[in-house]
Amino acid sequence: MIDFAETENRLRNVLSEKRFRHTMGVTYTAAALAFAWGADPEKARIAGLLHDCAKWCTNEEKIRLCDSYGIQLTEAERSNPELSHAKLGAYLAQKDYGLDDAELLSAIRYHTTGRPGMTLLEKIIFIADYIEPNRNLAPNLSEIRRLAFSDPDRCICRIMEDTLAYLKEKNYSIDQTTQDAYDYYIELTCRKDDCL
Ligand code: DGI
Ligand code: FE
Ligand code: FE
Repeated sequence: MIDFAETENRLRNVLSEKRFRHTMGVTYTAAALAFAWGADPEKARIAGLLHDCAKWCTNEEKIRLCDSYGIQLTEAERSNPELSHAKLGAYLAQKDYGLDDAELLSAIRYHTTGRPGMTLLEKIIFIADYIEPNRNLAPNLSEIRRLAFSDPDRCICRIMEDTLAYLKEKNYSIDQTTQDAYDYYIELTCRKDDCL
């Protein structure tokens, strides 16, 4: 596993101050969620540390890097290049930071869109990214933060609902993986409620 302190220092030098503060918020929130759900806290905080490692460059540069590394991008990622930082981040976490654990790389890859049937670690990073204490703009945060520690699937469902509503309101294109994840978690949570 990589050296946490050394990686933290490297990221402090390349990310903006705000992005670095968010990154550290995700590391400790991910560790706390790992305590609550019986996941490996060391793995959770390392995935959290590197989840936004591709955020140092401009959108044009992200697309250029993805193309030069042969990273396949979807239509939605090309029309909204910010989205590509998840796939590019997983690539750079391995190539530049030496992270070699497939489970953690996948948590980085899917932290923005989510995906159907996420692993525990993927859920932890997806949720920690949304609820860490420096995030204050999203609606329903206190309910979502409570659900994060009591009912993770319902928590993901609420995040997905709010994210999709936001994207539709702004007329942003919706990535197929985001849509598939939304459909999956709505169905899953509904089934638990016996509402089908
Ligand atoms: O990188 P962060 O800002 O910490 O957070 P993130 O990686 O979760 O990215 C958040 C943004 O990604 C948020 O504004 C919603 C957006 N997003 C998620 N799914 C989609 C999407 N944007 C578009 N256009 N399409 C999607 O499917
Ligand atoms: Fe991100
Ligand atoms: Fe993030």
